[in-house]
Amino acid sequence: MPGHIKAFIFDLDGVIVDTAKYHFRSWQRLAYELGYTLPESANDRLKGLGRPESLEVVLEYRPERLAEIQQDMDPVILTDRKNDIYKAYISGLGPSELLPGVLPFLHQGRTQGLKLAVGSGSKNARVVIDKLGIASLFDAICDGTDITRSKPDPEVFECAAAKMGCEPQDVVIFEDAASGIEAANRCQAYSVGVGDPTILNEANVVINGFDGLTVTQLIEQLKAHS
Ligand code: B16
Ligand code: MG
Repeated sequence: MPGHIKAFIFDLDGVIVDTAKYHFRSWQRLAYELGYTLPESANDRLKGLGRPESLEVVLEYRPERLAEIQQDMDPVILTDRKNDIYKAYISGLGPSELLPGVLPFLHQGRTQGLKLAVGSGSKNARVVIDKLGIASLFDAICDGTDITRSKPDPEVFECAAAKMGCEPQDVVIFEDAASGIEAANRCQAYSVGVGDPTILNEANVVINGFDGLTVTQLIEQLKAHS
């Protein structure tokens, strides 16, 4: 490999910016309002999933007696409520919540002639990217408004690759969610897990973050794997 790598696709929440915690806190708040506690252990299951898919997971933790009483609740009302809570969390978001080392890594990628894209399942992605002031760094952005199928379906990454004029096989995808790594592998891109290797064990390479990482080092790690 990776002489033919033409582009990088970055997941947004949990890879570029520390918003994954706000998604989870919002689901925890919704569960609290419904009368139960969503355990921390649900967090890794929720990362990367779209709203309806996330709601299904969140409601799995509901005690049976509540599920019976609440069975007629409209899922859209629940996901809208979660989104209102999330929007309040991100209202003050700014560049200080970019994850360490991401910005220099993006600049290096551009300097080395790679195309860069965001591939996020979030319908809030563009608002977040604007608040971070990084839109101009990307050649393409595909988000939850461009797709009909949530990760682990590869639709969002295929969309981002196509917008850059690349084949997924020529792309490296950075993801913090097991569902996102599965999506990357399904479209035969190179997958880089950002976070816990025990959760991201299907990734080609796992890094603990971008701080101090160079593009050259990353390509070397992918070469060693292949
Ligand atoms: P929204 P990513 C995903 O974003 C999040 O990981 C996931 O927690 C969230 O439910 C999903 O977006 C939908 O987000 O409710 O804002 O449309 O990780 O793919 O950037
Ligand atoms: Mg993510």
